[in-house]
Amino acid sequence: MEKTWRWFGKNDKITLSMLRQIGVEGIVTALHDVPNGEVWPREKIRDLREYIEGFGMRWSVVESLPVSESIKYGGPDRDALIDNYKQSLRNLSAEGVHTICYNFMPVLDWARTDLNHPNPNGTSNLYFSYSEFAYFDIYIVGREGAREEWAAFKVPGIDTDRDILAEVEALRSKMTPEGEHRLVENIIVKTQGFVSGNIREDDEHPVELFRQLLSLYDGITRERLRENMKYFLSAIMPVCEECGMNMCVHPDDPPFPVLGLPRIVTSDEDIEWFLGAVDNPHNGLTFCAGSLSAGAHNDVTAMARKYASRTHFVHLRSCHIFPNGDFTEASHLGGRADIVELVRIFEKENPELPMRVDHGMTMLDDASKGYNAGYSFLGRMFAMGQVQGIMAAADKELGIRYKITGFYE
Ligand code: DNO
Repeated sequence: MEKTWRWFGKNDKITLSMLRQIGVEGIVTALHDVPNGEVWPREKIRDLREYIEGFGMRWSVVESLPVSESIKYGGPDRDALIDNYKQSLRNLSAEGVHTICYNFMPVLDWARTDLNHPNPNGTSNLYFSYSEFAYFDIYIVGREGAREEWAAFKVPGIDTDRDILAEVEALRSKMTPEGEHRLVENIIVKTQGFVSGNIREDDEHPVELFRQLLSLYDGITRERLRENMKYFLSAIMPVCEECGMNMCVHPDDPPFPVLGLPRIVTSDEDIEWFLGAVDNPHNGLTFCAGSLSAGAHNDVTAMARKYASRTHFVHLRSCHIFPNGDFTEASHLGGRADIVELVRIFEKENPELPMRVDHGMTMLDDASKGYNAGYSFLGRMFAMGQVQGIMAAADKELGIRYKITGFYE
């Protein structure tokens, strides 16, 4: 696979010359300054592409070209927004960028409740607690019907008699204003703004804004969301064919419905559905082993085998699920996703497939640097080193020559 790295543009504290030193070949990035829904101008794309190429790398993947909420819920302006999307695709392709990662998650992109959860070795990682998330839903957002939904909630794929409402009440008895503020920051601010999400760090009333966004989806069922995804994909496919563009949807993270919103890229059945609904090789998947492994219902290795040929981009990370269903990021050599086997599968399928490691731990000096949540430098570099070793070993087994970048050979 091509070794890529998610880089947040010229203001990223992690520079391209740093990335060259650690074997990165391709960059995964976006025009983060273009407002959601507007056309990405060709000149801006060219400028960033040339900047990247100046460091001896290429712009391999766009993550993300965001799909506006209105396209997801089927608002009156969706056709105009789809036209803009098509124009951005044409402009990207004219500049030689042909792989687009996007997601179809309503309102909230990815979700975690704790961004610095301690690991036994003194590093920290991202963490998702069902009861903290339910507390946010019931007592901070105050969503109608939330209490009833959580009362009936079953952790996907896990047989536990967990009483989430009782846990929420226990949390409430010791909750402080700072604790509530931290949950808001973690769930809807710090994890969202930097991925071009709906809420930004400087929004003054994030919870109010969040409630308004949720209300856009009143009455939008799973079936409607599926129809809207099919509508969007069918509309853009002719442009993708014309300009050789590979679309790859990112699985929902975590892979189950949240906050009363449907989520439709969570499981084998969902993936089979959207690939079949628009059965075109340009309609593909970002195989995010981390998001899929956060759901105990997913057999990640079996899914990789099944969908390798429709995978255009790979995210390597792995989750550990605790007995009660809460999950955290595992080592890239452990957890539910068998990264050794995944590397074998994807190396065999296509040695050119772009791959990036995802969500590194925060280790050593990382904490003092203020990196985006999940996007540390040393933690991700550590994981990247592990994955490079796995790739070299897998390539040897497969009789492929492992490409070393940056050394005399
Ligand atoms: C979080 C990321 C997501 C992902 C988008 C793709 O760390 O995996 O924000 O980039 O969902 O559109």
